[in-house]
Amino acid sequence: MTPTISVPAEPTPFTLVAERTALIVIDMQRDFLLPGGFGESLGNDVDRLLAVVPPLAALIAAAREAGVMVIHTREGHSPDLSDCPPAKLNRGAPSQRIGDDGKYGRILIRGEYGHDIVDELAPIDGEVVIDKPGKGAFYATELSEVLTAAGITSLIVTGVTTEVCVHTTTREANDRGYECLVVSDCCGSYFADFHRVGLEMIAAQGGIFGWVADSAAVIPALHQLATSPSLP
Ligand code: TIU
Repeated sequence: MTPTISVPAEPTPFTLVAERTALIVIDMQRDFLLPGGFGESLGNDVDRLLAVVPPLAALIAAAREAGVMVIHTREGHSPDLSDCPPAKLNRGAPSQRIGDDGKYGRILIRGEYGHDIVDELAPIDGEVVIDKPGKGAFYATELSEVLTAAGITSLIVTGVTTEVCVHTTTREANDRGYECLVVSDCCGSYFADFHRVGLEMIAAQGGIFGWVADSAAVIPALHQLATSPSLP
């Protein structure tokens, strides 16, 4: 039998089932996190995103130790921008646009240095990396097929930004029947209020599209999973 652990969470405890749970790490990319990159060029304070790195590194390590599947995503586009709709490309008035040359290469273009994941959270061999053109990780990607093939029914959701790609992915996952636990200190937003309210929105109304817990609750649960014997 697969070990099952109850994690203290809002609005109710979340049941972690080993082998049915994946950790998804959304868009922890240099373009969003590093000083001088795309995120900062939009006028954002990247320190709020960088603060996510240490707790998320610890959570990823605990997931790996527990044998929980780790999936990374990257938001970005092909070099010819054929998968970037004008509505996205032309949005707002940033000093740099997707596809332009930035401090870390062409902004949000696959294969560029800035498009890749920060060194501290780099995927290890065997981990799935989903390249997504949208905010949600299910839109125009192979994520559904990957999760179905692995027998995953629950997601531990982390990454940036809370109210944009984390929210969109959690909403997409919830509509597809996945139970989603969003880890509060392992998500980040450029805006403190959006982060706080974004988390409140997930767990409100009885958990309208998910659960919320912090890494201090989730990491011990993963440690318990790592040491639980698999019963026959
Ligand atoms: N990954 C993600 O959230 N993409 C964004 O563009 N987020 C912003 O908050 N800009």
